[in-house]
Amino acid sequence: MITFFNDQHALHHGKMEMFRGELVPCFEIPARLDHVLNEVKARKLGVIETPPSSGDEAITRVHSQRYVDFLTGAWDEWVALDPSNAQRDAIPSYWPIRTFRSDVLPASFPARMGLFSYDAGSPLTSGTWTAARAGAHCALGAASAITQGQRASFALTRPPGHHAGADFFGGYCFLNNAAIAAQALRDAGMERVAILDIDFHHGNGTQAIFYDRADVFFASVHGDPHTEYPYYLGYADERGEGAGLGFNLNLPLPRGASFALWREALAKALQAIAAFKAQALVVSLGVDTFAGDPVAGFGLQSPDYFRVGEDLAAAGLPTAFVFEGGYAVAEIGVNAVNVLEGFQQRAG
Ligand code: SP5
Ligand code: ZN
Repeated sequence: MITFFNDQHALHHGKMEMFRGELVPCFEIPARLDHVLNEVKARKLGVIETPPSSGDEAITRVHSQRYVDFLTGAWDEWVALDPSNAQRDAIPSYWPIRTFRSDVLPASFPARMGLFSYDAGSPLTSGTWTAARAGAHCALGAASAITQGQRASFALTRPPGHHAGADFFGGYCFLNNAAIAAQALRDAGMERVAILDIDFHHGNGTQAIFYDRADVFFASVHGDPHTEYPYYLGYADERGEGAGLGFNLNLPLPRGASFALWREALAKALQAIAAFKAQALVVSLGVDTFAGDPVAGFGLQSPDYFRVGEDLAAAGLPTAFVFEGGYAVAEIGVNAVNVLEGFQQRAG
């Protein structure tokens, strides 16, 4: 399995995130990918490639031009507000909630940052755009490997992507790598693409991007949003709208869910994807389902991730894995590569 990786990910390096009234050290840190990359190498998963960060055309197939323009210039605008901002990350503190306008772009940078975001836990840093863009190009590399006939590929990316919508960031995510990969598969001629999101958190951004479409099926197994981030989306009654009605499947599980319960939900998601007759699968691979994760709350153990990979391989689809969350930093390499190795062994 080819891994697509760009060391520019480390240019996104948030220091602190807002959590219940105080700034706490970021969970989503560059060291995460060191652990996964080391494990990919140690277990000889396959070659590692760095795709060039070429144009933004495939990114704007998913994200609005005004959002991409915002991200492109955001750090310079932040520093232009006050030169000493160069020492601090940018975190939004105003949001246009219901009854406010979001069609008008304020000249004020902090106001615009709030327009394009939904939480205060996702600091924007000097290299965020470069890192996010490089990650999106890794996801495009993984999609392109699939269209060239590979059985599977792995985009080893951060910042993660599945919370980012067409025109907003949040949940540590800026560009929706899985959505960009899925759209690239569509644009390469695959008629039905499924996205299966197995991060602990609901992939609200991915769901929103494809909610009214019948050509991209979205299924997600995640912590019940009544109690878990992102709280405001991910409920079981969200089935899609318009042409997309019936093409969105949410399988929320209670905090503390065991692997046995989780695996039943995975089977339901895979059955729905088979019924959809997907031609390719994009997996939003978060490993914050791990029992030791400091941010999340499921009970998966490291060996369980082999079974996850085997179940995914049994679906028989060309599969692009896109890395998402996972914050038990020392264990995420083993857990992520267990999925990929389980997949390879079952896929043969
Ligand atoms: C991609 C991804 O997994 N994003 C997750 C974003 C979750 N943001 C909220 C995290 C809340 C942090 N909880 C800290 C618990 C301290 N004990
Ligand atoms: Zn997550």
